[in-house]
Amino acid sequence: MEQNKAIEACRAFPATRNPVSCERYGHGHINETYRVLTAEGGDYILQKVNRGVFKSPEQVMRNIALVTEHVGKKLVAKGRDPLRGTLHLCSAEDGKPYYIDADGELWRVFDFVRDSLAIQMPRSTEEFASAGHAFGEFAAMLSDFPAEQLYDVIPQFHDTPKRYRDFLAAVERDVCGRASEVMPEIEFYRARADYYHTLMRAHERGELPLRVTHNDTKINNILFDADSGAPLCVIDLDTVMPGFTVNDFGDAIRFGASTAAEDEVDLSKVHFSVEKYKAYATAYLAGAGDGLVPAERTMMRDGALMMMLECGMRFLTDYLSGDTYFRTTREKHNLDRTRTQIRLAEETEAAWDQLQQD
Ligand code: ADP
Ligand code: GN1
Ligand code: MG
Repeated sequence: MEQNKAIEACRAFPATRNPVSCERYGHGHINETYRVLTAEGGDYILQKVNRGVFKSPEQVMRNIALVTEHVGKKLVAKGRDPLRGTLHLCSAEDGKPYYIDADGELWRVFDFVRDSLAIQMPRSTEEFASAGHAFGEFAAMLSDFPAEQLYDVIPQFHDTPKRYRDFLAAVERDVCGRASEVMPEIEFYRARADYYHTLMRAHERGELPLRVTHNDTKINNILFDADSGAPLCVIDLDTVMPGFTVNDFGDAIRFGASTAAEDEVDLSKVHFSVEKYKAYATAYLAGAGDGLVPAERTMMRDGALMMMLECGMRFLTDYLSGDTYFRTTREKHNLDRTRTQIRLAEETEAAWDQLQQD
């Protein structure tokens, strides 16, 4: 059924009109991704954009078209191959970079970046640091992008005080009757209520600027060269919007400076690695160049802690609300994710003084 819809969508794009295979691909929590091989020997990524999450998918597509064009030009200026350094959208029959099916679902096709692979967990500190360099460079390439041209596709995406209010509302509603079983986790987030304003207040004081940020800087949103292992391309551009650089830094840390997967059940395996944090921070700053203001350096550790707290409370909000947002494959999946984020946040708080950046 799902598969039939995907094949029908393939046929709406000249590039993928003759698919010989169309299989589910990747580990994303939001969109539906397929890898498509064609009779002509083409290799593509087909995605159905999640309409529950992205209320105006056409706006998402406009943002991606603008950002990939901008990054493509920067890559050419640096003498790098834009075909491997950024995403390329394929046009549908009608010339638009997407197709809307009879159910109103939006589908898009990207060239599969050749000889690339995504990794789910950094295999070494060096590999993680190389991702930091790539995300830093990505930020630098977007530093002169006119932010007002971008739609705010998910308003208040990393507004942590708002995420906290949503979380409290989900606790209050308790639609699945799950709150009583997660009281320690709920208390953990309540105990930190005063902290969630930290970045927004620094912004209001004029210390932390809004910039064009990626907003989903997990390591599996970078493609690496299959042969050399070097980072090639930043992908998953759905949430490129104005935001804080420290949150992009922090989201990468929350995912990649953990010693275990985001949904690890055995918490004894989950630790925050100060070594990985520092290596990533150094490489990120090198990639970003000299355009950052002081608070974007001194508040990097706040970005890390904030993303652990925010993401954990988003997972718990979804658990309490019946698992409607993040893709889950087992009953307590979102709760397991919450618990890893709590563990990381606790260890980050304990290591706080070692994370100071001047
Ligand atoms: P999600 O928003 O669901 O995380 P992504 O856009 O990150 O979706 O895509 C999911 C996975 O598909 C990626 O982690 C990567 O493995 C693969 N992928 C996406 N786009 C490409 C591409 N253009 N070339 C090669 N692989 C890709
Ligand atoms: C979602 O699709 P994916 O897995 O890259 C989410 C991020 C979360 C992440 C947690 C649009 O990203 O914000 O940090 O899951 N994306 C959206 O793994 O909500
Ligand atoms: Mg992704």
